Amino acid sequence: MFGEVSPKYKPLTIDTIPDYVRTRPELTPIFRDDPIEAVEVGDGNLNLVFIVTSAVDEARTVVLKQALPYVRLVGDSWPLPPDRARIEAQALEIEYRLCPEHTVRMFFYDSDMYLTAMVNLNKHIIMRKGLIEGIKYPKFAQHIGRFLARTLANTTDLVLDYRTKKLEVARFINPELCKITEDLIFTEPYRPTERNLFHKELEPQVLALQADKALRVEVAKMKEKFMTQAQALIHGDLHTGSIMINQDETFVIDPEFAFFGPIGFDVGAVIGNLLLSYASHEVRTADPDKRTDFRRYLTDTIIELWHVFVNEFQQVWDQVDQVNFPKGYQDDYMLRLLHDTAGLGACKMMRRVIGLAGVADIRGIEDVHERAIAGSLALHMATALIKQRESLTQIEELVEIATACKPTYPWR
Ligand code: SR1
Ligand code: MG
Repeated sequence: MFGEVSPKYKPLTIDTIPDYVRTRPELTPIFRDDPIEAVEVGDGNLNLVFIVTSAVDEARTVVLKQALPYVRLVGDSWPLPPDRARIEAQALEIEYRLCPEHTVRMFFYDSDMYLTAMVNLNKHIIMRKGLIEGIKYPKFAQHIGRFLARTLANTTDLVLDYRTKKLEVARFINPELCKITEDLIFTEPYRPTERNLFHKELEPQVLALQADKALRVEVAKMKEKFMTQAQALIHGDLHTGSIMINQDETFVIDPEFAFFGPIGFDVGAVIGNLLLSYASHEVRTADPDKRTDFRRYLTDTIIELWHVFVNEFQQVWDQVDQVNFPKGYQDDYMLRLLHDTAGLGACKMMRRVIGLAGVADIRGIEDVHERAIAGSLALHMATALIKQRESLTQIEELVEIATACKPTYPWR
């Protein structure tokens, strides 16, 4: 159905990993002849993830990530080509070349096993978990702004020559993973479907939003943009669960959804997820001063990361042909990126509240009424950003629009 799967492919288990590791010469310098232990830690929606460690020296460790031939979240009733692991490995190579300080380092890609071996970032945590706990990461804005600008600006037609760009677009054709995004982000939240997963307390707001024709027109425009604008090599799933972080370092992982798409989809994913955190702390942080303080950190981060992104992007503008790409065009390009960031990021917020794959920031709130308050706020923020995105002239206005919203649950 999706093309050939390698006849040598076999999903690994914690019992078969030691033998597999011995077949890979790239891992010999790490594990030597040590006995090996493995645990499966994958809590994402798609793949197997193993932490593999020497039984005699825990500093000798790697992560093995293997694609399953179906969506793990749902089971084998939803087949998915494991070849997405190749896309991820190709994207990691490029991201590492363009921004090594913020991309997880790969040891090898095994095309028979659809498996990537990479550094075990065991001094870092998934950013989403930190944000849920109210931990601030003061260097994140600098780090992610730089990652976004370097990986995105340098894979546009502004930098790649005409032939390389088209060949790269072909090498990153990723139809099945893009289809997941098209369905789960741009289609299903706006209609009744069995896969949507919002709880009944939010139903009045979801039904109103699904009946909002003006909103659906704007979402359709963004879906078209996602499907047709091969602007740059985007990560394609750059939420705070795809970021490993501590107080000093930030690493992006998991680019299996990568393809040539609109830049605003990646920048918007980061900002949209920071805004989901903002919405979640409506109920997660009871103390008003602490809540205001953490939210100020989130909004300052959004503003700073955008400015870092724009400043870093300027290095590419400084090198382009100023006749073909005059200053006025450059300004218009960056303004369009701001509008796309707001709209596409907001679509990503909507799906995390309404659709199949939620985020722990909101879905993890135990009390259903509190969860509805946070969800309601996130939906209002996203709706406002989608509808008002083209009025934006600067990032501060994006923050103002989002933070002016209030939850409307409980309904009156
Ligand atoms: C069925 S896959 C659901 C989601 O998981 C991934 O992380 C992507 O965000 C995708 O949309
Ligand atoms: Mg992922």
